[in-house]
Amino acid sequence: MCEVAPILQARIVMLVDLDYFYAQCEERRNPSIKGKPVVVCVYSGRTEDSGAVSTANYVARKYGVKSGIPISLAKQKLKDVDAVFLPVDKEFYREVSDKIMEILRSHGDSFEQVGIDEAYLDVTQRTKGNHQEAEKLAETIKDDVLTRQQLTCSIGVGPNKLVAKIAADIQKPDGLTLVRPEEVESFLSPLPVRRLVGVGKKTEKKLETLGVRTVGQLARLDVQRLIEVFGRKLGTYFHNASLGIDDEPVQERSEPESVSRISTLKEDTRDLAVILDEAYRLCDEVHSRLFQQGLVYRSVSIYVVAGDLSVHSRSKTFENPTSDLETFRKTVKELYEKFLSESDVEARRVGVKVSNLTKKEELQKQITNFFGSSRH
Ligand code: DCP
Ligand code: MG
Ligand code: MG
Repeated sequence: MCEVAPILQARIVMLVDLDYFYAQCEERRNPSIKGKPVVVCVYSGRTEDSGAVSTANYVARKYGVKSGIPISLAKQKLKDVDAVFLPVDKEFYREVSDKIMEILRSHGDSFEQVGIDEAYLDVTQRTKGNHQEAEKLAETIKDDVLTRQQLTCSIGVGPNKLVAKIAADIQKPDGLTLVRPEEVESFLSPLPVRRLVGVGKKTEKKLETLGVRTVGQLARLDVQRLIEVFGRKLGTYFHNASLGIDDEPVQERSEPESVSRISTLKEDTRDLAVILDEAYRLCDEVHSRLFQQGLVYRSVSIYVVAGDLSVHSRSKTFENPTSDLETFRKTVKELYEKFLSESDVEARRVGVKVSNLTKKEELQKQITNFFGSSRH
């Protein structure tokens, strides 16, 4: 009888990245700026124009405006154009991001958010490892995000995270790039080494001295030579990366310390019914997230952001953890009532948060251990 080697199941992994994210959020909030160059800025406050560009829409990019350049330079590049410069509103982008991540999470067998605007999905099981199915699913995800949150994204599909990430960047905005396992080599080899995660300016320079500019040239370089120059760990990584080899699983980052949602009201108000209407919706979202991750909570907080951007909060901590939605809603109601009776602030944004989180299974283990040991 011959030994059968275990066959590693080929995976299908996606990277979804939202297009010109902060600027697209601003366009969604104020559609009249669409079509103009939109530049979102972090103003440092020293002088009127000091600070850096956070991101810009694709109209502004045509003028050479991009993330990281000084605001003054962006203004110079756009000086004869009717351009829009806006300050970052991270809280608003976070709100939009949270909603989109919830949509994305529902489309993957596993899910891993890696920044405010991107996430990996492993879709091997739900597509039965079929690339055509994966392409259809990617289209569905793009439609879903667009219909429910009015934002476009670009998706890369590949056999692992490394290839998916590079593929997502190839066609932007509103792109979809699929790389089958047999296409990995021809896909990667003409690309500049800078496209590989972990290759920055310094590494690029070093590789250039070795006569390496493209991923293909890197792949042909002797791995021992790479190890001599970069050390074992990095050298091996670069070698594998150039061949499109990457076994990193798609997995949710470690458990969150808290889960929260915040939302902007249509107008500033002190009306409990209006506040609760929104707050309960947020409770549902938080609860569904807890449910998906099998988490229970012990503390509930509410937030109010006033018109002057001051932030107010109230919290309550229970003796025992719970996952109950009714308890959550009831506590949120009590806390808002308390807040309104103690303060005369009008709410512009309202938020809810649960913290002191534990995994449900952990809790069950603790209970079993407790009762198990107390019987002896
Ligand atoms: N960002 C930032 N400063 C940077 C890079 C990014 O503040 N130097 C913020 C603004 C971006 C967001 O992070 O909107 C997401 O970063 P991306 O690299 O995904 O860039 P964009 O989404 O803006 O554009 P793209 O369409 O290229 O994804
Ligand atoms: Mg993006
Ligand atoms: Mg991104």
